[in-house]
Amino acid sequence: MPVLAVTLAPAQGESLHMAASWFPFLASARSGRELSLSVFLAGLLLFPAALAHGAPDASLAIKVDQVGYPLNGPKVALVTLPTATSAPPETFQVLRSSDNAVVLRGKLTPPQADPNSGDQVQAADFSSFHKAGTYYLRIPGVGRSWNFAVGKNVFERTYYLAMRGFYGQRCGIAVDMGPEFPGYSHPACHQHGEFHLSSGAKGPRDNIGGWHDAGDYGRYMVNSGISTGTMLWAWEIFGRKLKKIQLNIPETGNGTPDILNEARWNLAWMLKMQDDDGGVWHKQTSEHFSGFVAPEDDKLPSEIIGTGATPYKSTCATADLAAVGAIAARVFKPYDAKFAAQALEAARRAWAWTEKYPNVTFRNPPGVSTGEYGDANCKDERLWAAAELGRTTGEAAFNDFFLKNYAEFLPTLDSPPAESWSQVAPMALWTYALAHRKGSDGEAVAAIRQRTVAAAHTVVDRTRANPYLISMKAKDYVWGSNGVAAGYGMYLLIANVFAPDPSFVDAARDNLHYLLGRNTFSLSWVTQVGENPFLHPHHRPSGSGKQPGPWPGLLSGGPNAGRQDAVLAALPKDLPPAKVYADQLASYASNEICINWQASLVFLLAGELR
Ligand code: G3I
Ligand code: 9MR
Ligand code: ZN
Repeated sequence: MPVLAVTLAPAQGESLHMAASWFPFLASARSGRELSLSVFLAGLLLFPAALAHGAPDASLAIKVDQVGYPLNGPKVALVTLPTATSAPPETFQVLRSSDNAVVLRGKLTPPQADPNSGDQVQAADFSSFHKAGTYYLRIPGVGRSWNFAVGKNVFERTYYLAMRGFYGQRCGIAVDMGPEFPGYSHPACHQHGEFHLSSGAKGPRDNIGGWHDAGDYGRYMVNSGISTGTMLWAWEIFGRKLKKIQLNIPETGNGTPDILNEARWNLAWMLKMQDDDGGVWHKQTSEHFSGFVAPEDDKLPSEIIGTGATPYKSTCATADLAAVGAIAARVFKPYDAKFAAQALEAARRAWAWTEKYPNVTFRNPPGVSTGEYGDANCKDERLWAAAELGRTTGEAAFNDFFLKNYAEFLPTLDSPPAESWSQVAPMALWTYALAHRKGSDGEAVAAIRQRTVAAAHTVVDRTRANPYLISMKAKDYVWGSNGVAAGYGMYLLIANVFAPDPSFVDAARDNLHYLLGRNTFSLSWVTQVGENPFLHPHHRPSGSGKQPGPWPGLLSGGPNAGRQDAVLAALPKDLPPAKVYADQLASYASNEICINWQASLVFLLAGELR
């Protein structure tokens, strides 16, 4: 059984080590002790390999953000009882990792039942502690926690790694994660493409570039739209702090901020998906998913896939290009006016196409079984396009379209996070309210702001009342639920732009803490981040057997009560929604990585930069 050590590059001035077992295609493995504690690791009983963490022998009952806590913000760790009738511990200590000195003692809150996970949860609040360093918790009768940092800019490296995660998804170019992650590289992939029968065209069309969508090698316009849009928004909202962060990508040092360089890699591919008539093909994928091979070994033809009938392109894809092209036109203008103009021109042509074809929807044509990203209603995509084009150009036609159509989408703001790959109405509404345009309608702007801020207060209250301190409701544990958690964070950070309120920022960060280890599994859902990260993403490059472990910086989809894969379907029937997760390669419905939830993670982390 291969067991190998993966060294993480220094985080917050310390060196973290983890030992990772690696069994492509097979179940996860942890130490025997953790085994008994983790029902979610189904199938693992087959491979109870001994596994020594270089990290401490931490108790999974104690849940911390394995990255850390900002110096001056709230600092809360959680602990769960083995059974509802166990005697609850009463006290906790915070210890300095370097010399095990106790730096703080505190009292735990009484246990609180969490219906979404079935856990009894107690909180250890050490917010009064303000000294930078590396620490862990000890809870008498339970054990110790993973190490975590307390620091000023504690999430900067995680932001860097999450953005580098996008770089690792680059298609059509050789990728090398560099000396920080030796061995994580691949030669240029997917160098050839062609029109599929369903596209209305014939012959070769390479369209080299873009990001692989997820664990598969497809490139899908609709998901590219929300992901690239979210990344560009992170720049627009947090650019001042992002500007200085170099990502060590091939373009670094070219005078353009690296987050924009990375976004442009995908934008360039998106632009290539536009037909001469302005319409945009829905996706470029093989006809069926490839096996678990490295990118360069996937030799299935990469096909431009259309709707199979006139006009062949889809409205959601086309409107998404219009929206993202319009954002690109604004943000690239100071750095590359020519590219900005090209993006705007593409956006205008795309918009014009959607006026002609306002709702051509997409379903997989015969013989095609890759991701569908089928969306029955492209009206929200069109609203987003109009709003972004209006914000960029100030032209009355876009403003008029927006004002005629926005009101019916206002209620989407009442149920955060609302936004998803199929529902971009919140992006449309928010961009209108963020625009500060002279011709903007004051009533519309006020309604959007008020509803967002009101809903954000409700989310804050729910987050504070939730034993895990997260915004998630039972129904939020869907495919990509970690993206829902990040989406709540994004919602709160947008509300914070409209009406600055520290409680919005804290609650956004609470959802980030959940993703980074303060959850029922005591698992960091970002690969190679923290001392106990998940290990077996449904991710072909990671599962190809060519790399020593999972590619770094990638967010798992997370618990999914929909159970749309065989691994989840085999879990105990009565598992509460938050527990329906398996750190197994085969669990594409709970453990795939994907650019849309990765983008929401980047947005959240960008909001944390100091
Ligand atoms: O449409 C119903 C809706 O009516 C209902 O209320 C809701 C309840 O959960 O379910 C909705 O359908 C869900 C749909 O997403 C829309 O959200 C389906 O159950 C669910 O199976 C579907 O999941 C999508 C999945 O592909 C399967 O199509 C995920 O959102 C989407 O993120 C995922 O994307 C895949 C790509 O296809 C391929 N590449 C990887 C990527 C990530 O896994
Ligand atoms: O790998 C695929 C993943 O990207 C998709 O999200 C998922 C749902 O469409 O499908 C995965 O592919 C699986 C396919 O649907 C069924 N056979 C097994 C494939 C994964 O090994
Ligand atoms: Zn590729």
